[in-house]
Amino acid sequence: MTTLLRPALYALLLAAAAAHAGSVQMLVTAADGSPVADAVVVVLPQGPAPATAPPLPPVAVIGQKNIRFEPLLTVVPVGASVRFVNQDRFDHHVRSMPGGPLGSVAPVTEFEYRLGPQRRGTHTSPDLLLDKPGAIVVGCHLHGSMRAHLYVSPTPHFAVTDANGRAQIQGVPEGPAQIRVWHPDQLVDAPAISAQVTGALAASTRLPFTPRRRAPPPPPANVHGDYPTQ
Ligand SMILES: [Cu+2]
Repeated sequence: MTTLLRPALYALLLAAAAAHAGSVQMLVTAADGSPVADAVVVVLPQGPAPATAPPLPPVAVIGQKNIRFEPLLTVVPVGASVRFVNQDRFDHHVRSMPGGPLGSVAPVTEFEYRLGPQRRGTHTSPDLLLDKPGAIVVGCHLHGSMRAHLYVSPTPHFAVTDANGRAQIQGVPEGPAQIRVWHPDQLVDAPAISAQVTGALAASTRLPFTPRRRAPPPPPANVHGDYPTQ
């Protein structure tokens, strides 16, 4: 009897949980109407926080390869960690930099590491705990053109828009919520959007600017022991 009851009860509990979880699909467009990729969409439920927080993702790894950061954008929930790994055959550096208009906004977490050439034992940073939500511009003191963006989401309910400007976030608690959209090219925060999450919510927003186009990754550099500085 018990063995028969347990799976049935489990299915019931799952159904009950699903009844209280919705989804948010967000379309992000630019000032010129084109879809915006690489926009971070964050849902902040306004109800009480769940008793148990979802598990944190594994440490995010940001590489340095051919004098570029890979990937250019990394998004993690608050409480997660990140690690920097130099995959080039020469030294890099990695540091948090101010963002916003004229570099007036301090990074939410400050750090600075010198990373040696690949596989020398000094090419990996310690794991860096990101315990404050917000944005961090990442640069390299040795190569001024190197830039990456880290966004620490205040909630686990986030996604990044694809090439069609769409982001899909599943498992959002139903009820009132605020939706925030952040893009690496923005200078000031856009106002939050108030929403009521029930079932599958579809929403859209237009940014007050048009992000600049990013150059495709260059072909791998042909480095023979020289040490590029730019
Ligand atoms: Cu560098």
